[in-house]
Amino acid sequence: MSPQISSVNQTDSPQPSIAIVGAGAIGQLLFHQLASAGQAPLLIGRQQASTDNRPTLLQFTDLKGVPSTRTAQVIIPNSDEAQADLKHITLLIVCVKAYQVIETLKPLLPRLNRECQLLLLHNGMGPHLALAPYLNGRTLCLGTTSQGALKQQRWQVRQTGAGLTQLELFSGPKLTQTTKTHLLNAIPNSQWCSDIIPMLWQKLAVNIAINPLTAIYQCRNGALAAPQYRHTILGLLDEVILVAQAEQVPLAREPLITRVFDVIHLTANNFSSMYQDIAHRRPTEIDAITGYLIQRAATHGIPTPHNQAIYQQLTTLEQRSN
Ligand code: KPL
Repeated sequence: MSPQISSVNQTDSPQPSIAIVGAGAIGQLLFHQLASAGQAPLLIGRQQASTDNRPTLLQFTDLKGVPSTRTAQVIIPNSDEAQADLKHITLLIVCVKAYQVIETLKPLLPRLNRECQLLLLHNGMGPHLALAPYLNGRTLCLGTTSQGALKQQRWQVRQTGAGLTQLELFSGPKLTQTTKTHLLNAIPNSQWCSDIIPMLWQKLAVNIAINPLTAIYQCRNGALAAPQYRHTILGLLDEVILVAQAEQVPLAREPLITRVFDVIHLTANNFSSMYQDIAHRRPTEIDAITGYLIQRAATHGIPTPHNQAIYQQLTTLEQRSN
């Protein structure tokens, strides 16, 4: 079945009440896109942030360089005032880093309505499996986006690239048509897919090939087009293809290599998220990216020497920078 492109008509059913947890670059980009489409998404803030629980001014610069501002209600999840807002949410978009998904959702889930549906949007794979025991029958959707955004200050984000956003139901009851419609109409170039897992593997392959290398060699994505990196990139990708195949996800080699080098060219000026995490002395998503591949490979008895070497180098760098 071919994916459904974002041109669905609005329906008459009540508007979904959407909230976003994880107000990083992508979380704030989605906030602006949903708000421009007529939604009033809530932002769920961190416990310790002193600016939370009151209207906050968010600044945004779009791809044409046009600036705009919007006010968001940022709520602290376990404050008394937040209770009614949290119970009202029908769709929670989770934009935290992969390693924060469980620690963010475990305390939050009991405060949400039983019918509240979840959508995970992060780099890497793995948290959706770890989350299963906490869902209590709730809907879980998975997504991947190649939209680019840069957080310039706490509440200031600039969109740096257009891109495809792919979404699909993973488990639990289907999303209502109205919720789907609102998401697809708000996020440019978004699709409802019939099988998200191969899409997540393709994005995983892109992140495996680009993110750790840019962090290790301290370079922009575009530098990886140089011939000296080709052998390593192909070695990493060949291992991804073998493991994906063992997971019943066929990835065709040539299109995958083309996709990775297309991303390198299209995002040539960007510093990858892992480069930025290392530069800002933050934990990286290496465990949900290269680490996930190595872990899945181990269950199939597949050797992954290229990815093991990169994992080792990156984790050593991470420990040194923290
Ligand atoms: O997803 C990315 C990231 O930086 O995490 C890429 C696609 C590599 C773009 O920078």
